Amino acid sequence: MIIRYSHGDPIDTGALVTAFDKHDLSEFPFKGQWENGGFRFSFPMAPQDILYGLGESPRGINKRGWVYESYCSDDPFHTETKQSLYAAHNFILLSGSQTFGLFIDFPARIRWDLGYTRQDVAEITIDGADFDIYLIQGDDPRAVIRAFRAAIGKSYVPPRWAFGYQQSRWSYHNAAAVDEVIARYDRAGIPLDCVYLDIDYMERYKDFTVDENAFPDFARYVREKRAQGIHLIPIIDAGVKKEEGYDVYEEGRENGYFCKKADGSDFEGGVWPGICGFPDFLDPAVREWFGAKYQRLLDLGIDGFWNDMNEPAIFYSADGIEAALEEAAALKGKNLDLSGFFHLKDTFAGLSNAQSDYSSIYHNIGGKPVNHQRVHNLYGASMTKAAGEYFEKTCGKGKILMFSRASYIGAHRSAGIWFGDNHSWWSHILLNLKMLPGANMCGFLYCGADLGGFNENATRDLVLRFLALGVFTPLMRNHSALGTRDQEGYRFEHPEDFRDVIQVRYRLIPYLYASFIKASENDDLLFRPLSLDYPDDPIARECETQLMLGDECMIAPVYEQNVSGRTVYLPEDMTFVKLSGERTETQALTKGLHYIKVALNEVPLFIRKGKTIPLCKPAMRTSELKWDDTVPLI
Ligand code: MIG
Repeated sequence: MIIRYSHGDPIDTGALVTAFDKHDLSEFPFKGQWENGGFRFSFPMAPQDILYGLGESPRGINKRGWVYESYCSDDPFHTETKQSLYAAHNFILLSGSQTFGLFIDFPARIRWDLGYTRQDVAEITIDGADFDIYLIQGDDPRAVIRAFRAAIGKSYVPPRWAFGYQQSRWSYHNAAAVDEVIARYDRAGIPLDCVYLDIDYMERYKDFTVDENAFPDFARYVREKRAQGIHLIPIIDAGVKKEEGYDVYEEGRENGYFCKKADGSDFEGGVWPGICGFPDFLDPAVREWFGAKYQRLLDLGIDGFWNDMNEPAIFYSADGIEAALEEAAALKGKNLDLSGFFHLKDTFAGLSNAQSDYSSIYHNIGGKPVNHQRVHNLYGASMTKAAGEYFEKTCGKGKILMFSRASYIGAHRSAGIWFGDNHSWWSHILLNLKMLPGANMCGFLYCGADLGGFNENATRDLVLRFLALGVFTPLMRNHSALGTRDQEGYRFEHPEDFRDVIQVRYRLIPYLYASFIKASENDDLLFRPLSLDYPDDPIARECETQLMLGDECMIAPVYEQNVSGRTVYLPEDMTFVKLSGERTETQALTKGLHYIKVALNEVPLFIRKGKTIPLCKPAMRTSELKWDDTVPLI
C-alpha cells in the first residue's frame, strides 16, 4: 500500500507512472517541523532496525549511522566520509521493528541524517516546501520494494549484447588505438563485445561530431567493427560547445534552448570544450531537439551511448572565471601575504561546481523561470530521458544501450547508470558491491562500476578481483582514466587468467540475462542483501560483503590484496562453485562460516539448496554464444 502526502505545489519529476491521491502533510504519521523554509521530520529506530536504499551513495548496504545528501555531484573521490555521489535516489526502506519504505519526490537537496546525530533517530530534512512523500507499506521488505517499483515503472532493458564484456579507457584516441584493443583482446583469446570512445573521438569536444583525422570515414569504420562483432560506444557530454558555425550550438542559442541567467541571457560554463551552453533538458521541447541529435550517430551505425558530466559538472562559469581573473590581475606586482595567497588559490579552486553558479542558472518550466537549485537533481536524468524518449520512438524498446552518470528515479525507465569515477582501490570492490542492491531498489538494474578502478594505478590482482565481481554486474566494463596505468586484460602477465575470468561471464550470460529480465518484469531486485532472503538469521542480516543474486545464487567476491581467499557466511547449505575458463569445480558446504580459497583466475559462486543455473560454452562475442545450448551447473 502506498500513501502520498503532499505539500505545496510539487514540480512534476516524472518519477512515478502511477498517480496516487493526495493526502495532506498533516496526516503524515511522522513528526515534523518547518525550519528555514524546509521540512524536517524524524522517526525512531530500534536497535535491530536496518535502513536500506539511497541507491548510488557512499558507505554500506545498511545506510544507518551516517548522514547523506541528495545532491547530484561530480566528485571523483568516493571516500567513505562523502555524503553524495552523482545520483539522487530518494528511497529508503526500514526493516526490523517495523517494515516501511519512504520515497521523497523532491528534486532539490534532501539531508538524510540516518542515525548520525542520534543513533536511534532518523532525521530527514527536505530543503523546500513543494514535495510529495510516499509511504510504502508491505508485509516484508521485498513486498515494499515491489510496490515502490511498480509505482515508478519498469526498468530499462538494454540489448542482449550489452551483457558482453566491455573495454573502455579515457582515451582511445583514434581508429588505430581502438583496433589495437580489439586485436590484442582477440589474440589473448579474451571475449569482448564493446569498445568505448571517450571525449577525444569528437571534434574539439563537440557533441555529435566525430574527429575526421582520428576516424576517417567513421560510418565505414563502425560497420567494419560491427562485422567483427564489436560495438563502439561514444560518450555524450551535457555541455554544448559555444562556437560560431557549430549548428547544435547555434540552434540551441537561436531557439532559447540553453539554461539562462536571471537577466535572461544564456548561462555560460566551461567544461571540456571550453565555454558551453547547457541545454535546458527540463523543457520537453529541448529534450525533443537534443534527443533527435543522437540520430547523427545512429546514422553512422552507433547503437550505444554513455551520457557524462550531467550533474551538471561545471569546471567554471564565464562570470566566475572573469571575476577570478580580475582579482588575480589586481594582485599583480603586489606582495601577497599568506592569507592573500590562500584566498587567491581558493578563488580558483572554488570555481568548479560552485554553488553560486548553480544558483545563477534558470530553467524554463511551463513558461516560467525556475531556479536550478530547485530542480538540480533532475538535470542528468532529463538529459538521459531526452535520448531515451527519442530511441524508444525511433528504434523501439531495448535496441540502444545507454547509461548515464547523474540520475534521479524515473530515469531508470530510459537507461542504466554507471557509478562514476571510482579509484583503483581495494575498498572500491566492496563499494561497488554495496551500491548494487540500493540501485536495484531504485529501479536501476542495468548498472556497474568502472572495473579495475578509474582513478590511479591498478595492479594485476586488483583488476582480476574486480572483474570477478563484475562478472555478475549487468554492466561489465573495465574503464580507467587518462594517465593511469593501462589495465586492459592483455596488459598484464599471464593474460590467460583474464581470459579465464571473462569467459566465466560469457558462460553465465544466458542465466544473467534471464534473471535480469525476470527482475525487470516482476519489479524485483537482481541483487539483494542477504537479510531479504534470511530475515531471521542475525548473521545474514548484517552481512555487508555478500549478496543474493537472482533466485538461485549468492556471490561473495574476494576484496583484499595478498589473500588466497575469504571467509563466507552460508545462511543455509549451499554448493560452493569455482568457475574458471571452461572449468567448473563444485563442493557441498553446510550452513555456517567457511574459509574459501579462490585463485586469481577463479570466480566464486554459491548455489542455493535444491537450485541450479544454466551454463553455456564461452565465446569471443555474445553474438557467437549458443544461448539455448546450456547445461545445468549441478
Ligand atoms: O572530467 O570524459 O566519469 O568516465 O572518462 C572527466 C572523461 C570527464 C568523467 C567520466 C569518466 C570519463 C571522463 N569524464
